[in-house]
Amino acid sequence: MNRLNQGALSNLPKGVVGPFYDRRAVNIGIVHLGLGAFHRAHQAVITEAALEAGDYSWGIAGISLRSPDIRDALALQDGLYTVAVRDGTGDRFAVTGAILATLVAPENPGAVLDLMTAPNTRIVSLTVTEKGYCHRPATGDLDEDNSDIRHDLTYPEAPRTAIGFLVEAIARRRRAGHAPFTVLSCDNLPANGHTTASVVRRFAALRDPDLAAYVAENVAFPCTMVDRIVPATTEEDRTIVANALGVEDAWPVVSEPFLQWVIEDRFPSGRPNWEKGGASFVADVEPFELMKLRLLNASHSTLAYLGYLAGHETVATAMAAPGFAALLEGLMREEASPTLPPLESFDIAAYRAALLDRFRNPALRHRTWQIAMDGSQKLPQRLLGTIRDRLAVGATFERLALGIAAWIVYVAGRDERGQPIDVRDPLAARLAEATAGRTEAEELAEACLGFSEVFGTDLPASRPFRITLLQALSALLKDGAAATVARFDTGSQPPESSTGRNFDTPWDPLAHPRPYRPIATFLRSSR
Ligand code: CS2
Repeated sequence: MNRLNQGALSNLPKGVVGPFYDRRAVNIGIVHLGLGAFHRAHQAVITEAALEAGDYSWGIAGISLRSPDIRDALALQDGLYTVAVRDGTGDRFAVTGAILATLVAPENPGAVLDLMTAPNTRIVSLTVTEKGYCHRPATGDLDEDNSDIRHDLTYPEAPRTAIGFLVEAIARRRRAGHAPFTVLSCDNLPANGHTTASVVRRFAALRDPDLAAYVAENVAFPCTMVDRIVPATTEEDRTIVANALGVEDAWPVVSEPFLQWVIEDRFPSGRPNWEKGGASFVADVEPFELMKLRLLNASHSTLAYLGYLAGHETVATAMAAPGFAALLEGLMREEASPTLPPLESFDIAAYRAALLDRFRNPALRHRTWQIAMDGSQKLPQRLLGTIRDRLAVGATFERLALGIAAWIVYVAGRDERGQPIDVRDPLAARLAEATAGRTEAEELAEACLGFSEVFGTDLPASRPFRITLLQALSALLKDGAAATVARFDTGSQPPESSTGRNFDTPWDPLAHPRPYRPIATFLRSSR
């Protein structure tokens, strides 16, 4: 079978969307750090709609910070890849062309810095996952003991971290007299722009206080809320895509229909017309970010640990098991929602119902193990911040505590059948060591609460926190995850169960200008 590439575009089967603008005319305006599946199913697709609308200054150079795998796949395909949108009624396919160049940072950090320093580069965006910010999750401060950060301070010309690349490129642009780029974090962090600004400024200050002052005065870090569920691509997905396209795509991405991007409109050096792909620009993103982290991501993590322990491989199968939907519904409605700032004319009940629908998507096969990764970096903003807010007003949080308890059992490294768990987390080794040989709730909790980079010092010192956590952990150890979760089953449909419709963007979807070109049409029909 032939490979997907520019030449294959003219023969794509009817119904498959492709980039039919002149890709050769497009300049690179965005350097994106972290070329994973999420970026390719989210920002790149939305940028594609802007390119189709005719502004050719915003092509993307995608940088892998570690492995060459995706570059190896895309380089042979002229940067093209397929997005397969999946909702259980058959996939829809769009070949995407917004990524014009791919680089692997460790192979040639100098080339990456050159691209970041080029005058045409006006935005550097990031999807480097939580741990990529090299911060302490509990506080958001730069982790100055991180070995890669120490490396990047010693060898600024050959950085390893996104932070090292950003600061070195900003310094070089400044020397060359080029206006700085805008730094756009697209990761699931609270106030992601502020968090990025804070670690970048601290890193710059450790290099040179004058550079830090320059960053503070000249570089914009708008906040964004990103949302699309994008499971890891499987071999089966590759086969499905090849059969549909008639050509082989070595690295397609698969995603749900839902797509949302809320962006703070602060781009001193300009930006693409991302509205064409359905992005929303608002003055203050933080309420949206908080809502997404505390509802969607909190539910995801809770379901991932409990679901994995109960033997569920995917989110959808866990959702179908007794108690899971009711547990998440209660977690979102009773425990998390009251902690959220009000969002005017936003139907939060519909948003929660839509989340449950999205988790039920039977066709996605989103693995609990995938979501369970890097919990030490995720729990603070997904569950612990909400717990703090609940504690501050003397409110209960048994469901949130159950999520934390399940994480503790998970990172201790044995499932309920005694099988080892492949725990992926920057703290995995230390967590394994701290929990080794401990089987009682109290000693396991003690071992994990000692991780102040996750729990801070306030939560371990809180009596109500300890008591609630211990109750949840004891139940889990005694009865197992399936039975503990089943207790939340109300026997009837939860009050906010499926609306039976596919969810549109949560606020007025018709407010976006109507896109009219192929990918834009595809985006609209897949939302
Ligand atoms: C998930 C997210 O893997 C995870 O931790 O919770 O990647 C989630 O799928 C996205 O944030 C959805 O937008």
